[in-house]
Amino acid sequence: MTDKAAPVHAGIRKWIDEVAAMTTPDRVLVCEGSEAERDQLVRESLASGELIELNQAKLPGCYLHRSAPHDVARTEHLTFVCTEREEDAGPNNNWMAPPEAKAKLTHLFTGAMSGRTMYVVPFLMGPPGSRFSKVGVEITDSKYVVLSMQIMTRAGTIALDHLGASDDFTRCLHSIGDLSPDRRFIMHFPESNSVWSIGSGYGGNALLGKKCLALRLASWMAKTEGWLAEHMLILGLESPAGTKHYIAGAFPSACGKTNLAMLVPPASMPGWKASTVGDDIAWLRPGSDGRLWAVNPEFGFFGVVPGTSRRTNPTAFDMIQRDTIYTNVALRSDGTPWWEGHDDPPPAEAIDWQGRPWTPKSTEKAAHPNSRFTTPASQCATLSPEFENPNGVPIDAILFGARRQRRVPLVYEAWNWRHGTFLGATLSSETTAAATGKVGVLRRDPMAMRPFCGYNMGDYFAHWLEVGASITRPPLIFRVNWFRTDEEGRFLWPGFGDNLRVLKWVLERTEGRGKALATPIGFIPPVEGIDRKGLDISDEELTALLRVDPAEWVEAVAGQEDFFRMFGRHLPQALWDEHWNLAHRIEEMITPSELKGRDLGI
Ligand code: SAT
Ligand code: MN
Repeated sequence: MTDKAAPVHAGIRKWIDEVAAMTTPDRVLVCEGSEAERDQLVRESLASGELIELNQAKLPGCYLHRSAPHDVARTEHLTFVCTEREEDAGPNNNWMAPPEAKAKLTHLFTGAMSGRTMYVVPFLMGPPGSRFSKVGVEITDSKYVVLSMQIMTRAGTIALDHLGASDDFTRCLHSIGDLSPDRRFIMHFPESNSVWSIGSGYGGNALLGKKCLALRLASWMAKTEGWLAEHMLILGLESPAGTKHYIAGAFPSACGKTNLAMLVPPASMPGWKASTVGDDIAWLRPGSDGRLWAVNPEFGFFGVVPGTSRRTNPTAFDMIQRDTIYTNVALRSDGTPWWEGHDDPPPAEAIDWQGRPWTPKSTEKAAHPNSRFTTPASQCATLSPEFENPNGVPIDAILFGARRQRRVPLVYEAWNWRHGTFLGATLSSETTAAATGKVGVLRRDPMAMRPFCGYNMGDYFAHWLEVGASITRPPLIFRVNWFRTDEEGRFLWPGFGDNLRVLKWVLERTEGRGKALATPIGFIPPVEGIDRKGLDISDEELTALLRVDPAEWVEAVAGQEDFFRMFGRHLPQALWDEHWNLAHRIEEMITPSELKGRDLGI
């Protein structure tokens, strides 16, 4: 770490001086990203209580962080996109005029770092040397944020080297402020490539490289530069015959992206190999070969802890046994963490995520449902050798997935890119604990980007269509749903490693093989199209998983119409056409007597 006097990039120096004048820190430290610097920060965090040491014999380099009890997830209602014209932010974003936002936040940032150290963290999103990578600099007064950024991004000198003399970097200003939700704002300024965030120390609110830069601002850049910044995992699959494919998948937060990215093929599917390129964000660019190429801009994983076990995700479980920061999990008396869904049974007593005594009789959960691990990607045993490839990996299929108990089949395929864009645009999911608010409520989440699209979503859909038109070999697009339940609310599909059975069909389709049946909503596999060797699922159960019930879809189509109307003239006509085509196909499928019954209100 160098103090303020050390030489640093002129543009960064100027910005440091401006921020320091406003926030008045006691000292300014520029991070270089070394191990010694990390060790020093850990020591100081242990002394201040920002980190708690876990059992170092069992979990070397692992620490626990407890966030403030009302600062445990992204706060979407306090997240703004501040563009000159409100229309550019769109109805999908909270909007404030930039001068108003700056004035409001200047007030909150003034003197905010008095008595604190101001850390300057240069970071690189994407592989070094790649012309697709982006540089950001985060100024923060939180050691936890610095330590997390050092895991989640390529931080320090490596970023400055990539930047060189260029002034093209994202200015990310963060202070924990007083951690009050009343004085918490996450403000994005795409037109000046900057983010100001105050009042939260948690996840996507505070690690500004992630959702703020790599999705909200990057989606804006991608629109102008002709590519896509998406909330997608990237998974490599190799068939027993040795054929390699890459799949990208958009799922809302806490819907199993990390588990899918680290998929373990079931024992009954020998010869299949899976590799992990990314678990949360994909930057997709048209290549000169007419394909779409994906890079994971991140350098670590910020995954949901509850439910992570040797059974559900052995790769993740193993990778979090060292050099990991746990946030908001429970602590056992031997200094190891515990959470709901752990392989070990509930401990007789523990300390819960808020530091209070907990026993299995407690009514509250021991770990917060959105508790997280922060782990370097390098610790993932299935990390793809292509992870650092500056050109990324070619994508054969895109999945849109969400949490839907009813209506949506296990898998179906879009007719083409335009219809696939429509499938993404009409994605909706039952909410999870990843954002504040009620859990389990159905909400529209197009492309799983509703909280992360940095501009008007109508324009974003149009951009998807443009990108599709600019490539000659577009990936096939599929909708998947691992979460369909029966009448009793039990999941019909085992999920996890068995998802490979669905992906196998997906890959067969990308290879021009694999049978499919046309339904009003898209192609579904015939029952025999899903490999069930070693899986105890009957024909009836699979039929139920793949069922398309036109009566259920009538309702869905009506809801889509209201949603599309929100975007007014920004919604591309092509999506309206897809909408009316779907409505028409569904209507055709419904028998006259059914229609009559509904018309009569019976
Ligand atoms: O946005 S976070 O980084 O806090 C996690 C998520 O919601 O995906
Ligand atoms: Mn995410």
